Amino acid sequence: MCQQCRGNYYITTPIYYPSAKLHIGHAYCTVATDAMARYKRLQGYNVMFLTGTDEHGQKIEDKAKEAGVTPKEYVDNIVEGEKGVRDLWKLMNISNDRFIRTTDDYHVAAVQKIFKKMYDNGDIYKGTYRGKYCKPCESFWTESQLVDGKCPDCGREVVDAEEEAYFFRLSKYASRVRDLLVNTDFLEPRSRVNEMVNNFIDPGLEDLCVSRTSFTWGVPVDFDPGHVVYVWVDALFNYMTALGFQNDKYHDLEAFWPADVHFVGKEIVRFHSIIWPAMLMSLNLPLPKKVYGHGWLNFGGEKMSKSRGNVVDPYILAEKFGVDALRFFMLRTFPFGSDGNFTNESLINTINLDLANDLGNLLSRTTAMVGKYFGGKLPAGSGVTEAERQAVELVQSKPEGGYIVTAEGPEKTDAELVTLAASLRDRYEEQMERYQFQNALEAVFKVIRRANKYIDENAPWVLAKDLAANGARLAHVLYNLLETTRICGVLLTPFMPGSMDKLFAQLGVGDEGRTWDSAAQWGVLPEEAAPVKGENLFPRIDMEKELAALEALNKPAAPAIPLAEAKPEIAFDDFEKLDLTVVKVLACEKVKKSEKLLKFTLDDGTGAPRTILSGIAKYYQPEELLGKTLVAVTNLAPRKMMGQLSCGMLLSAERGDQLHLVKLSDEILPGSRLV
Ligand code: ME8
Repeated sequence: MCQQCRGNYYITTPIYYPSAKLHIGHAYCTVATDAMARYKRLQGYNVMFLTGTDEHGQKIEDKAKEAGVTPKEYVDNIVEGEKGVRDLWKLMNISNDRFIRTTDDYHVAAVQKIFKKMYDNGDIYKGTYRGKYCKPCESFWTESQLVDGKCPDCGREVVDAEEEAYFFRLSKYASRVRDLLVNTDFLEPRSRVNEMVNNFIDPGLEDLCVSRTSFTWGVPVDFDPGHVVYVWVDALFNYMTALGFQNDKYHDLEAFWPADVHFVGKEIVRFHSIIWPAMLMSLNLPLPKKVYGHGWLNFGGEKMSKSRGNVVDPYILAEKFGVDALRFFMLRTFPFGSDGNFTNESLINTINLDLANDLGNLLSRTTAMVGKYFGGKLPAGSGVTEAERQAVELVQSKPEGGYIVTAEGPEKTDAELVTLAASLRDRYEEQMERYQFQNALEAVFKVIRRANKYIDENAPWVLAKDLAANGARLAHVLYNLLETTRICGVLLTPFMPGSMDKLFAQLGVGDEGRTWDSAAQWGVLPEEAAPVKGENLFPRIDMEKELAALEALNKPAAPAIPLAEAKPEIAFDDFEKLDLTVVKVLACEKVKKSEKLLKFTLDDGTGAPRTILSGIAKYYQPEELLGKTLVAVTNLAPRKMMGQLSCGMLLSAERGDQLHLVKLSDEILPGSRLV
């Protein structure tokens, strides 16, 4: 630990699956971790911030096969290639101290040793695995854990799996883990504790299958060839191997383990709060101090993901709006522990209101006025007054508030602004310590809004009309504004590091005015402050124009239809042979064991329900089609599919990989004919 520092601090993000390019949802957790790491560095901690990639498992093996490359080539491209994981973190200005890839040799060798240790101590044993496996999530489930027969995490189909396998005695640690969750602050927010206890621990923790033989892309179990270590065991230990646990690549374990906090998305809290501590208990290792399960960034009400086709590209958004605006938006808008709905409107709104209107205006008005009224440099004597010094002392000695401004007139506005700004750091710190980024930022913006109001209250343009009489007052008003902006700038630095460098350059503030200590001091700026008005840090965005531009980008360009695909001309009589009937959906369900088919029970106006099977399960959830009025070809010869008879065909509009059922107004009665 260094001499002046407050201690060591270790924070991690989950390590990402390089199974597809990352989207803005992935960036959410990493940006939050980055803000926290920068905040801790600002406070004077010696920070270790780890991120990386989780590169083994069947999903990667399958994807590589599909792409015709080796798994290592496949992950190398997504991790190191253009616009890959590393590039994205560079773009987002992520300040990680270390980056681990689970394919790194030192990690692989360490995982083998760790697995062997748990085998030797009797917590890993050999058995037969029978159960369900969700490929996309790389998760094993027991029958009782499935929801409607599907993976409880992602809702997708699971497959039967049976093979010789090693098991970890998770059941042995159930009561210790339960105690950890219920009786300590190990897992936050608290709501996640109830979820874990009620859904997983209390129904009975079964031993966990920790090796596979049906594929090879994983860490080999060195004492039993053919087995590879379950990808989650491999992945979770990254947090320790990256510090040097069971390897000689690094030597930071003593300084940084146990971790101060693991930030993880809510769907992987189970692995971090049950399996991870149980394995550490098995090895008699200290447990991390905290796991924080953040919410998801949703898009249009659903979790953003590549497979759901609604990916928001961080490169496009960062290029359009700036990296800092994007970082700021994510942490300013959504409470970290809950889900949030990402919309382009709210992104632009936040930029326009907080950054352009409030912060940007405060900076540009203030620096411009110093230029205009004082030739760019405030006169001597513009700084802190004795009354303000006393007010600051008083407010800082009352951390719980309770400070009452007694001054009158302009001095009242001074005292209000100065005390609010000088006590901001405490309010901010309280929220940051609880990972409540939204609240910490709201505290800062409350001060920024107060400063803008202070400009209106003191009307510098009126004071400037008679500089001989009001010059000193005007200079003092501007000094207070610059000093307030400085304090806010220090506290915004973890969120928008690049923009705050520019802000401080404009304020003319050097390193001494950017420290954690200086954020709780009033009067750090020299009296003869000489700010320079520079570029507009956060230009206003034309909402309508940008929304339209984004909309156009989000729509995949439909491929042109080659003429050759048009069908030959037909006679009118041929067209007349079709019975096109209006039908209403009475029931709709997925066909068992089929990934494509939905089974519809339809009212076709005859009084007898009609069954049609349609291969559109990829495009619709059955529930969303209930009660809809559609069009069917009702005189097609019946066809058997998956053992069931389908009587007709539903009309849909298709282009490229887009498909929409033809829907009609509900006013049209079932049985009506299309002519
Ligand atoms: O889970 N909103 O990797 P991953 C918020 N390899 N967070 C999101 C998100 C969204 N829309 N989409 C993804 C893994 N995430 C494992 C971790 S750790 C030992 C192994 C978050 O690439 C997700 O919740 O699927 C998770 O925390 C992280 O991105 C990585 O997801």
